[in-house]
Amino acid sequence: MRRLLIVSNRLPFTIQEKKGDLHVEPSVGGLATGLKSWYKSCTCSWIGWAGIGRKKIKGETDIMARLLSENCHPVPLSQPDVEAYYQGICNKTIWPLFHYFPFYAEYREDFWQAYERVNTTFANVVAGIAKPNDIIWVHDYHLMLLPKLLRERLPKATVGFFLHIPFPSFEIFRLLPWRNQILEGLLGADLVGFHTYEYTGHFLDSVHRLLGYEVAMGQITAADRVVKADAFPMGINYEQFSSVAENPKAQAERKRFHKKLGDCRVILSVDRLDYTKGIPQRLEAFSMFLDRNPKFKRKVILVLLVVPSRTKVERYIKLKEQLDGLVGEINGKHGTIGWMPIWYLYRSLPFHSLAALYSLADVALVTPLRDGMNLVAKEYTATKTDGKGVLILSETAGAAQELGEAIIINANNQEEIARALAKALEMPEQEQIERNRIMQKRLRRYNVKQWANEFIDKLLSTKKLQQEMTEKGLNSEMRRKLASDFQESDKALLLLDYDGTLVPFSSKPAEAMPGAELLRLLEKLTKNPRTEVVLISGRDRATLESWFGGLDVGLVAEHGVWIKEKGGGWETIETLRSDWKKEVYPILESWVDRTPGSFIEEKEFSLVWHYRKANPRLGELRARELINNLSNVIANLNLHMLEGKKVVEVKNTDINKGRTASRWISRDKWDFILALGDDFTDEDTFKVLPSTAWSIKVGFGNSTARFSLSSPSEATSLLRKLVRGR
Ligand code: ADQ
Repeated sequence: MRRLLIVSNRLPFTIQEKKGDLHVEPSVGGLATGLKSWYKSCTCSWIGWAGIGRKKIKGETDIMARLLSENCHPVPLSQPDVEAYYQGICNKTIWPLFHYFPFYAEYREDFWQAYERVNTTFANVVAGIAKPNDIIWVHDYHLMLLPKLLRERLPKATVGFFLHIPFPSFEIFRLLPWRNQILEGLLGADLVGFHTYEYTGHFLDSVHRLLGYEVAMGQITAADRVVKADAFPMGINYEQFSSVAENPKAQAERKRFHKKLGDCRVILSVDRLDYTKGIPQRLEAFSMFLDRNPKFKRKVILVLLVVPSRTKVERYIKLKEQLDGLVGEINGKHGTIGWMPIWYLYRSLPFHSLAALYSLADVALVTPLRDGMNLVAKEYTATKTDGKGVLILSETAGAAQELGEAIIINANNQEEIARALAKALEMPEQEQIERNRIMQKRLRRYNVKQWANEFIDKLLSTKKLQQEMTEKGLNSEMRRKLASDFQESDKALLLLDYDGTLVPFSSKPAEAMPGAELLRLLEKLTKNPRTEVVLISGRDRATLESWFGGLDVGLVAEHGVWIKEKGGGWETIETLRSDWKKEVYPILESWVDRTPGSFIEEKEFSLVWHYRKANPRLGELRARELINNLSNVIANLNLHMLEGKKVVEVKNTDINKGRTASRWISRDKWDFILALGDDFTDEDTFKVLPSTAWSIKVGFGNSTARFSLSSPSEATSLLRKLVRGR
């Protein structure tokens, strides 16, 4: 069984100093509590900071032994680094920015340097522990540079990354001075996971816009490999929460609470202390609810459970003061002798107490302003085994995407929260049960185990895909064989695509003109009487003529609509019509209007909608819509659609590069055929080649070609090798 190394800022255990002695305590927070149960069930080691300065644990052999017995490896961090890294860039820059609080974010170079230093320390520790077959799973925003640093140290390692907080939209993310370094850091992983599809989309958008990498269907073609990004909504340990009714400790605790709360209905609020959780706004909404619904006075209690968090950060200290004040104010305003509307607990609770509160609460009020996921909402729902209880959930928590049967609210709308509270307290039991059963079914199936397993499965399948791509890669031995086959041949045919194969893509088709060096290379190839070179392109004939008309090559324009033999003139193989354009053109125009950055290219017998410069997600979406829309229109017009890289092309049926390639192939007795192409349209060429031909895809991705090369520059260097040898 392969070993898993989990790497996160904090270990699931924290070393705490109490009266001069060090103690090992379980860590709080979503990641630690969520992953711990799964971690125990597999062969894992956990690498992270133990919550205390390097100097203090030096020589503490008992403490170290205790951590190691739990398979935990502490990363030593100095106190100043912890301050600038954890309390600094993590809590004062990345956390607020990624949670859409840009005005709270501080951009300081010393913070950034500490971030680089700490990520490097982590990389060194992990590299020292990792064995070749290990799976390394890095967690969260504290360690976004780590995947790249690991890739540099362990080039072949299997590395996954999961972000537990939201990935913000491009407009927010771009504010970060070190945005490109963060993206490059993450792309050191093979798989980057997020809680929701939206966060994944934001990340892909930023990768495409800031780094310029190709992004399609969750796959990023980075400089030298493909990386996948996908959504994996984190689940909980469902069994643990749903079996609370059979947990004697939790039941005893529930009875104790019940006695104290009397007949009051219970509204529960549970969070770490954080401004993203919207606790003050929630309290104000509760106060408004009491104002509007006096009949609930003395009938409800809000249990406000707040876990201390980031207690050394100024903003959190202030938030605590604000909460203390608000609770006092509301209790003072609405309370009576014998009834206190808010019960305020500022501490961490053991599992059985928390579970008891979940199980007795009539309503859970979960209203974060922004939350990557929010496990509290899931834990509460899982505990409701009799199906009774109402969840009020903010739409800006990742969990809202899965828990649509909750009462979904906008956390900034206090009126709406107040109304939701009244609705929840008056909801018929049958409706509560119906809503909860649907959510429970989902949470039971997609629990934390399933979440982690799916992430790891996808990570391994990404690795496999990368391996297949490398195996197809034309290695130096095969390159030599190809060159020697070419040299020994009497009749060689080279079928070469142009855009994306001999030159990289550029955002405007007219800008991809061949340079002098490429033209010289093609000319040298054609100088040999035993070689025939054919450029098979999707471009229009006027462009091909102006670029390559002076060379002694065969030319194929518009994927085979037009053909020009060596030394001959342009001709069409079939009688083609173009009167259909007047029907299709206006449709494409309306897509241009609705998709900024896209444009139409008109060729003699085809129309092309390009969306390379459009927002990638919008482009993909519009392309799908266009294809659906056009399929009805073109059905009777003897036309068909071709999807290339960021293009949708409409042309006459039966025209494709393969038909033209066959024509050339059948013309002579070639003893060497080489075909180079990069996209979907070149697959038609690859398919008609004899099995002995050298078919090579330029770039990554599925292909029927026998081999692959990573870039146009590799393709031209292969051609240069042929010129040199002949
Ligand atoms: P957190 O911001 O910590 O996590 P959350 O997902 O709600 O938020 O997890 C809190 C965890 O702490 C829960 O498992 C809960 O049971 C526990 N907890 C809360 N109050 C407690 C108390 N008083 N005593 C003991 N335990 C308590 C981050 C992101 C979230 C994301 C998680 C997981 O901010 O959006 O859901 O990671 O990815």
